[in-house]
This record gives sequence, structure tokens and C-alpha cells, in this order.
Amino acid sequence: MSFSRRSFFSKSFLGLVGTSFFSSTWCPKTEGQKVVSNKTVRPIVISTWTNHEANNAAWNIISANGTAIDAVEAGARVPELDAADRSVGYGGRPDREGYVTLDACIMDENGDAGGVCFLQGIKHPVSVARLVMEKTPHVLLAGQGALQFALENGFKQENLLTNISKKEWEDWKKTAQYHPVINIEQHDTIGILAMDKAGNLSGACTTSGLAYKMHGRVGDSPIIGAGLYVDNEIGAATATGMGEAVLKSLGSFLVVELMRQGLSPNEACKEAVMRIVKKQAYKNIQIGYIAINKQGEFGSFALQPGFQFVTNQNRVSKERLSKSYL
Ligand code: SD4
Repeated sequence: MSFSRRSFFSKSFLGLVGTSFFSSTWCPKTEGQKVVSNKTVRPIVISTWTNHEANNAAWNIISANGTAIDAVEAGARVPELDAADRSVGYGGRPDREGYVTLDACIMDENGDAGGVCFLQGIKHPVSVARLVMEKTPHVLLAGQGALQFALENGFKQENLLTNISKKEWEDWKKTAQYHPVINIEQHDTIGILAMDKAGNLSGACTTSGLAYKMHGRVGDSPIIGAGLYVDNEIGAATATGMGEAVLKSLGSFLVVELMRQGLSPNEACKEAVMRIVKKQAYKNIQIGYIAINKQGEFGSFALQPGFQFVTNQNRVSKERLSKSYL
């Protein structure tokens, strides 16, 4: 049986809140443009690493007056289906037992969120995450339960382990040494954030996680506040890199809270990285944050050199190199 999140909550507290808090701060300027706190909305899409196609898919939705939530889902679906992206979805590197296990989450302008973790055999975990958000009273479904939910909702179970990922895993098993590889590929885990023409923010994050991780390991990417956080009043942030470090610092939530205190997206990402530097062993891991605020400003910061991200503020996606601590 599936529940409707909206009917579940509307009978409780949503009804008491009445009309949207946000709507009172928005007023139309000219057609297709709005003002937020007297500043013109500057729609934007930003994503981790060099996922130009993902960004462009998201931007196409934004530019056609679509919503940020539709845009980030469409963007995240691109690398999920791309066998050449070895850190996301189909073609992702398996865990040490040879299973491709997927983590994803999504969060919208209402503060609603959904996620799946340790999901196997489903090509679009981000879309399952969106259904968790929209059709259930829960935020996170794991493993077999997430799979069951996906199958009940029309997703097909398929083999996601490609020949090349299988071959590499078999080679890895000869030594079976586990150590993180920094910037393993330049088309790594995708975290994607968007602001639409109405000024609303959303984000998504999807990954096959660390290559050759322990079976059952879940990283930061499906965890709201760690791999992704969106607060429509303030901004949005997402993370890539060693999930354990992001989980221990609740990094994306931290970035958004730092922006709430007045830091720019760049400064907030930097401060979140510095928390890891201060409190954790950081020399052999990579962490990269990207963030946007309500004014459409973006920023990033990484622990190690080499972290790239892509922005769209118009049709053409632009690749950028993040500043870093080391
Ligand atoms: C994880 N944060 O599972 C993910 C991995 C990642 O770039 O972002 N790789 O820990």
C-alpha cells in the first residue's frame, strides 16, 4: 500500500499553516521574471564534476519555464543511464562483493525530501527517490524495501554491472586493497542544484558510491543534510567525495546554515571544508562542495585540487575549477 505524503501531512499540521510562507515574499516583476526580496531572479543550474549533458538537460527544463525539481531530476537521470560514468547508476563500480549498490536523494522548495540507499538493479534511483518523497510518508527507503517500492511503481530490475566494471572489479580482487582514490574520474558522483524562473530551489544527488566499498555501506549522497540540502529561503548545497567525512560533518546542511548566517556560497563551502580539515584525517581524501543562494550566486570549495563543476546561467554550460585547501 502506498501513502500519499500530502494527504498524510495535510490532515496534520500543513492545514494549520495555511497559505505558503514563501508566496508572501514573491511578487511578479514582468512576465517570466520575479523578484525575491527586491532582487531579480537569476535562474541557475550547477552540478558537480563535468556533467555538461546533465546540466543542459536540467537547463532545458528551466528555460522552458519548468520547475527546479523537474530540472534536477532530469539532470541526475543523465549520468544514471550513462555506462561511461563509473560512479553513478548503470555502469557504476561495484562494491567489494561485486554488487552495484545505489544511493540517491532529492529535495524540493517545500523542504520535502526523498531518498533511497543500498538500492540494486534500478537504473534511475533519483526517480525512485522522488516517488518516495511524493508518494510515501517517509524520507528514506533502503535495500530490499527500496527495491520493492521501485518495482511496485513500475521500475524494471536490470543488471547494472557492465563488462568493464566487472573486469576492473575482478582485477581489484587480486589484491583487494581498499583505499580511496581522489578524483577517480572527472565525471564522478553527481550533485545538482537548480533555481527556476519562479526563484524556487531544488537539488538531487545520485551515486553508486565508493568503488569496492563494504557490502551494505551507505555514503552521504542519499542522506538529507549530508550529501544534499535545500532551504528555499536561503540556498542549496551538495557534496561529492569521501562520504564518511561529509556524513560526520553534515556538510550540505552546514553550508546552507552558513549561508543563512551571511556567508557567500564560496565562503560557506570553504568553511564546511575547513571543519573537516580541523576535525578529521583529510590528507588522502577529496571533498567538494557546491552551493547556490537565493540571489542566484554560486560557489564551491574542495579539499584537494582538481574538483570541477559545471554551471548554466544560460544555454551554454560552463566548466569551472574549484579553489581548494591543499
Ligand atoms: C560516497 N560521496 O558514496 C559519495 C562518493 C562520491 O565522488 O561523491 N564520489 O561517499
